[in-house]
Amino acid sequence: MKLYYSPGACSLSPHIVACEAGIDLELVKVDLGEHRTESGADFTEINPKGYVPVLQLEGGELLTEGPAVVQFLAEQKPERELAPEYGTLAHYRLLEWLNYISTEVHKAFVPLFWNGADEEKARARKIVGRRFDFIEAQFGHDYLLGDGFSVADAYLYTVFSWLEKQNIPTDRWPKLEAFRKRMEARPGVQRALREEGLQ
Ligand SMILES: N[C@@H](CCC(=O)N[C@@H](CS)C(=O)NCC(=O)O)C(=O)O
Repeated sequence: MKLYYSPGACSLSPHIVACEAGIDLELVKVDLGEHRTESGADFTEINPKGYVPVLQLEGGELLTEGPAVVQFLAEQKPERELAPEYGTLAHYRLLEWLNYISTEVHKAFVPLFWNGADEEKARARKIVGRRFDFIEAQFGHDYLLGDGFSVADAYLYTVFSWLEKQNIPTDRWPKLEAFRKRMEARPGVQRALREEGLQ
């Protein structure tokens, strides 16, 4: 399988999941400013949505949307237990977190990524802060769903790492800072970071 990614972007989440699952991916770097792959191909012809992540399956089909991609990858290696079993309450907790991270945290960062007005950016920083306050308050174990790693942790780790890039101090969230260190001690996370040139 092939993963279209941009270093440190939300595509890092499925990349981490693949490494944790022991799935070897062919990686294709995308320049998101130019919407071109490293070989110069027009990325919008590959994904008309124009964004990463895109997972290309062995048969050539394309799967997009991070939360769907991470669950698909987890299901390729059920023995790794990267996602709770379908139909259990834990499964719906996973969906609850993936949806929260996607729609409330990830998207709250968007004004910070583009050249928006200062006022808009200040508002985004406040909203992002409140979203992480909620996660910090809920965080009672080593990982989001409990004591074991799940695909939601890969996504949380990715969006948490964006704070530093935006010069937003993270000491307000000590449990999440400890979580980041716990994640960075995992060989799967280290491999993904190395492969994206982030280490
Ligand atoms: N809904 C999509 C959002 C993906 C997304 O926002 N990707 C960003 C990187 S984190 C991107 O590629 N942006 C480039 C663009 O929109 O042109 C998902 O969850 O996968």
